[in-house]
Amino acid sequence: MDLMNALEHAREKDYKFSSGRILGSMCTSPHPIGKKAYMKFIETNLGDQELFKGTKELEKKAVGFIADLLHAPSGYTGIMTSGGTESNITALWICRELKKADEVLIPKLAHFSFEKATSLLRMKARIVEGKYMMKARDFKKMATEKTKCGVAIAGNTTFGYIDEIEDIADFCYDENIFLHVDAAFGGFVIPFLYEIPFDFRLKGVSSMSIDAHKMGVSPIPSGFLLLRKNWLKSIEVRSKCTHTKFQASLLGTRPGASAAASYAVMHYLGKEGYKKIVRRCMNVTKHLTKLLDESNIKYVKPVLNVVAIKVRDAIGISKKLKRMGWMVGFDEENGVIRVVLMPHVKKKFIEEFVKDLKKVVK
Ligand code: 0PR
Repeated sequence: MDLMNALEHAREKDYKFSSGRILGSMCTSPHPIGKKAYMKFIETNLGDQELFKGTKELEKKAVGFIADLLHAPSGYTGIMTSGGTESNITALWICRELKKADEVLIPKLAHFSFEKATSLLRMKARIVEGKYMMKARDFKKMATEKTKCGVAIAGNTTFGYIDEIEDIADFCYDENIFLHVDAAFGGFVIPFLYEIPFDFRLKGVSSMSIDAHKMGVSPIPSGFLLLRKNWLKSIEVRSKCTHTKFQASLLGTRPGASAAASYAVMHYLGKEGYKKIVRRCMNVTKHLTKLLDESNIKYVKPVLNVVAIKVRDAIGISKKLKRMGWMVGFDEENGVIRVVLMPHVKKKFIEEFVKDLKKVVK
């Protein structure tokens, strides 16, 4: 079949997670249970919930798992999204509607989705400096009478570091600032590693992003936005001609397959299953830092399964590594290449990688 050959041919050009060569992605091959569930629900649309009541129930259950993981209080609401970008945009949209906020405090190391959000929403981004993460005192210093909205990150994109959320949340609670915590990456790691509160246990946290298509090992697109209260109402519109009256989401048609798959993976793995995955990823992370130490290559001490390796020319080094078949992330502004020790990254790949890295950094 020509068409199938053409598909095969296209797919052959892709990198595969199973090759072990993808070291710079925060995504991974989804759990087999997720793939199965995804196929079963492939035609479902959460944008028209009257048609797909069963799928809607699965979305609710998946949101419930996340709410429990992040200690959401009773009265919370949540929605599945296409990922961190949509969750972050929606959070600021809600904040803008609720608080009439026209500016937002954003950490220097925030993901670029906040640039999209502030551009779309015409909000002024006031950047809070921070080397590896945002300190509470810097956030407080930047806040003024006008500040009604702030962002903190639990697991930033470049370093995997966690902002001083506890103190920042206290301050936001006292000052009546809406605080959105971006745990797109860290949400499925931190609860299984540390006791630190970074979530709704802090009463100053208003909303959170967390992605199942990152460390939640679910198929793309699978993100979640959780809100302390029923604030989705603030972005609700009349959804004429669907079988429902209102819609409160950025997207219209939304993949029910993602809800089914995320629910299936979460239900199958449970917190214990995720704990094992995180433990394994942290073991590989330690293996990498040990090899880097032995090779005298400098890196930023990791707190999650993200290792930022200090190099002189991040773009040049990543290009050389690409020629050797390795795909790493790079952040030239911070002078690092980034390795994310996702579940598909095994120790043996890391050993081969460090051998090649030594050749290009010397
Ligand atoms: N918030 C944080 C902290 C993130 O790291 C990311 C993505 C987002 C939000 C946005 O999430 P979505 O991309 O799901 O909308 N961070 C990854 C990164 O930039 C995204 C990524 C994933 C990049 C896979 C490459 C890749 O192969 O590193």
